[in-house]
Amino acid sequence: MMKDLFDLTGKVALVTGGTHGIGLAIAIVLARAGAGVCVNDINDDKLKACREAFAREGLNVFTLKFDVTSQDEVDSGILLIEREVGAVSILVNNAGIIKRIPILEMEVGDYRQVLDVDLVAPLIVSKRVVPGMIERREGKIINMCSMMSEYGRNTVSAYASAKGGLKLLTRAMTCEWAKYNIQVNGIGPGYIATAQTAPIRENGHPFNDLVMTRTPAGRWGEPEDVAHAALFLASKASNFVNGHILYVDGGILANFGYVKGENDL
Ligand code: NAP
Ligand code: GCO
Repeated sequence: MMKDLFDLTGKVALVTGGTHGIGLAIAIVLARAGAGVCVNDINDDKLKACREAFAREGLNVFTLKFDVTSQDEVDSGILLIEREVGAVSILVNNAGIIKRIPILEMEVGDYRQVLDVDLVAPLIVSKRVVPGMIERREGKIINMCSMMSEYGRNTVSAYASAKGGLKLLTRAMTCEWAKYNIQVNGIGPGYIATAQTAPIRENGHPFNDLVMTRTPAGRWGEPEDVAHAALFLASKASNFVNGHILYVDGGILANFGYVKGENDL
């Protein structure tokens, strides 16, 4: 049956940094599809808000606090999940940070911090979860990349470096783990309306106009737009999709760009 392709009943999913924004939307969609969902964050208040959001949806969630950049905390966190919920069969490496600083003004520590969360942490969490997937000959890993896996822009050098690296880490993981029936893919959101982009979207910020004109769909994406792509990559429907970065961007990467009005013929 077609619906069975997207049925996640019996699966355990971990969404890192999933207490709000894109991660929360993904966590809720995976729970609606039947998965036992675990959400991690580093902020107690946001973990509490996540539990409340799930309760409003009539869904269950297991929340836990650990820093994805800490191997010890990741190991303890995964052990707790394995004990309380079950072995992780769907991992969404969603946790991420961004620092918008011109290169010459950026401290090297800022650069390293972004790479630690956005690039090294997906390796740390995947290394902890994959042995079980290999043993069971089944698993799904979804790395949260970005359109910045393809493009740079001023002030986001650390973020673009990390997300570009995460695209190739996704492909390297694929080369090592696909033979164990583990599908490793990425999602590359375009500009999505979340807390992370609020500073460049709200209060009449000029970047909002740029996004609206550069995005052929003519709108900011919503977290749910990304969550539906995650459901596909988490489900049996994508069992022969490997090393692919699925861009959910309203067409912005397809668009060289135009001056507003000239092409609207
Ligand atoms: P976000 O605020 O960037 O969400 C990131 C989440 O990661 C937050 O919940 C944050 O927790 C958590 N986090 C940060 N550092 C962590 C750590 N060391 N350990 C555990 N969790 C940590 O909002 P978002 O826009 O939903 O972004 C989600 C993902 O999509 C990120 O990877 C982002 O780079 C990516 N993305 C976003 C867009 C967009 O336009 N919004 C586009 C492309 C890609 P706290 O809030 O408690 O710090
Ligand atoms: C920015 C934005 C982007 C988004 C996203 C775009 O400052 O340009 O924050 O980096 O977060 O990655 O896909």
